[in-house]
Amino acid sequence: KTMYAAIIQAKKENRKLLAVLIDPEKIKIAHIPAFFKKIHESIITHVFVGGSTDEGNQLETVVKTIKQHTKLPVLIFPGSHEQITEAADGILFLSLLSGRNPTYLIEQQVQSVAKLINSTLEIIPTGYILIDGGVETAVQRVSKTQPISQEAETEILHTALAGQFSGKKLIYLEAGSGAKKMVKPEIIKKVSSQLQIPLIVGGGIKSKTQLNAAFNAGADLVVIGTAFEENEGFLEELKR
Ligand code: 1GP
Repeated sequence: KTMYAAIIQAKKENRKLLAVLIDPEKIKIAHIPAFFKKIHESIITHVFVGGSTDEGNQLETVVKTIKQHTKLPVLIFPGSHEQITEAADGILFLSLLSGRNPTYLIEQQVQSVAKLINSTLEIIPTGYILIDGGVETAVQRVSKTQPISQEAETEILHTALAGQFSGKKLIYLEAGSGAKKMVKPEIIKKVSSQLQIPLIVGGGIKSKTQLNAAFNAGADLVVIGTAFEENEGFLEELKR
C-alpha cells in the first residue's frame, strides 16, 4: 500500500493526520532519538524533512538518522532539487502554484529528475500555495514570489482547483514557516469543501486550538515545525 493510498483512506474515514516538519538546518543529530521518543507518544502520523534552504547539506544525514529511530513515514519536503535522498520513503513533488516564477513551477522539477528516475521514493505531486502569513517567510524570500492575500479567497480557491485539475494529488496551503498568522479557518473551509483531493495546511500553527480549528475547517493533514522546535511541551500536549 502506498503512502498516498493511506492518506486517501484516512480522509475517507475522517481520521486527521499530523506531520512534524524537521528543518535539517536546525535539528541536532544527537537530539533525534529523544525527540522521536516524544513524537511516538504523540498523535503525529508523518515526518516531513526539508526547508527553503539546507546550507550545511545536512538533509541526508538527518533523514538516515530519523529512519533509524522511527517507523513513521518520512517524506521529503524539498526546498530545491538538491534536497533529495533515497533514505526517505517519499517526496512531496512540489509545484509553487501561487507564484509566477518558472524556477519553482517547473525548473527545479526538471532538475530533480536525474535523481528520481531510478528511485524507489514514492513521488506525490503536490500543488503548493503560499498564503500571506503576516510576515516575510523563507519561501517568499527564496522563491522570489508573492504570497496570496488571505483576503483573496476566490484566488486561493481557484489556484487550489487549478492544481487539482492539473492532476496534483495533494494541495498544500502554506502560510510559511514561522508565520504570524495561520491560514484562516474560513479559507481552509472554502477550499476543502470544493476540493476532492486531500488538503494539507501548515505555517504558524502553535496551539491545540489552532490545530483543531484547522482540522475542523477541513484540513486532512496539518504540518507543524516551528512550534515544536521552540516548545517541546506543545508536542507533549498532543498525546495519543
Ligand atoms: C512550513 O507549513 C510548515 O513549511 C510548518 O510551518 O514552522 O510555522 O510550523 P511552521
